Amino acid sequence: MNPELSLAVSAARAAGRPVVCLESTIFSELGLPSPANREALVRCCAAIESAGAEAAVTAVLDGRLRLGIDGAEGDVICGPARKVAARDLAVAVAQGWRYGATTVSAALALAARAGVQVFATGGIGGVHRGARDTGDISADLDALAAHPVVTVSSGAKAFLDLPRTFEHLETASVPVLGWRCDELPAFWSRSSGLPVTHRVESADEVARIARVHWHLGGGGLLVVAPIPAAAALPAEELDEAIAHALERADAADQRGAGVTPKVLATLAEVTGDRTVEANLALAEHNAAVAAEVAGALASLDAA
Ligand code: PSU
Ligand code: MN
Repeated sequence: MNPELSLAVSAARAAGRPVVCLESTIFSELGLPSPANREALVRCCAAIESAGAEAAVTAVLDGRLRLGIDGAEGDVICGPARKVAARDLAVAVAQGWRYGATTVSAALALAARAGVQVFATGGIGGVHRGARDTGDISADLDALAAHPVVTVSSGAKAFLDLPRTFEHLETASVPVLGWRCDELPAFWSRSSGLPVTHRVESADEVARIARVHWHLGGGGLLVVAPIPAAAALPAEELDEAIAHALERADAADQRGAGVTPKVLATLAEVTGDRTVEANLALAEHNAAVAAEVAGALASLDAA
C-alpha cells in the first residue's frame, strides 16, 4: 500500500521538482505547544518551498497513509493525535485512526515507500538516558538505518544519551555528516562536545555522498545541522532544565511513547518557552537545508 500523494506533491513529482518529507508529531499536540506548532508547520513548509522544493507532511488520516496534505488539513495536523511510530502504521490504517501523527521512524517508512529521498525534522529520537534499565531506544535509529533517505536534523534531542545514540548509528552504518560543523549539535545548543565523523560543506557534497552510499546498498544518512547561532540556548542552562524535566517524567512514572512529549512540555515550562522558540528556528533551518539537498539530488539525477 503506497501513501496517497497530495495534488501538490503529485504535480511536483510529475514536473521533476524535488520533494522533502516532514513528520507530523512535531506539529501535533504531542509535539510543540499551540500556537507554536502551527507556526512550525507554516515556517517549515515555507522554507522548503522558497528553496524550490515541495513539502510533503506525512500522516495517517482517516486510516489512510498520506504524503502531502491540502491546506485545510493543517487544522487536523496541528490538533490532537495518536503517536504513530513505524510499528504502529499498520494498526493505524487497519483500525482507521482519525489522525495518527508520524514520528521520524514512520515518516521515513512512508518516504521510502514513495521514493522520496529527503526528510527533515527537529531532532531524531535515540537512546534514552537510563536505557540500560528501561531498554528505551527509539525506533528512529533502526528506521534511519533501514531506509535509503537523507534525514536532516539538529542531532538528537539533548535529553537523550547522545554518546550512546551516536554509537548506535555507527553500529547501524548510518553516515553522520556535520553540516558545516565539527561537533555533533545538541538540538537547542550548537555543540555537544562530541566530534562528527565527517564534515560537509554543501548540499551537492551531501547528494554525491548519498548517491554512492545507495549505490553500495546503504540505507539512510543523517545530516546534522546546528541551530542558527542567534536562536541557540546556552548548554549549561539547558543541562539544568533537562535534569529537572527528566526527574519529573520519572516521578510521574512516565514510560515508553509518553516520555518524549512529557519531557518537551516540562522543558518549555521551565525555560519560559525558550526551548519552543529554539525548536521553531532549528526545524525551519533543517527544512531549508533538506530542500537544498533535495535540489542537489535532483540535479545529479538529471545530469
Ligand atoms: N523532536 C522534537 N519534537 C518531537 C519529536 C522529536 O523536537 O516531538 C518526536 C519525533 O517524532 C521523534 C519522536 O521521532 O519524538 C521520538 O519519540 P520516541 O523517543 O518515543 O521514539
Ligand atoms: Mn521510546
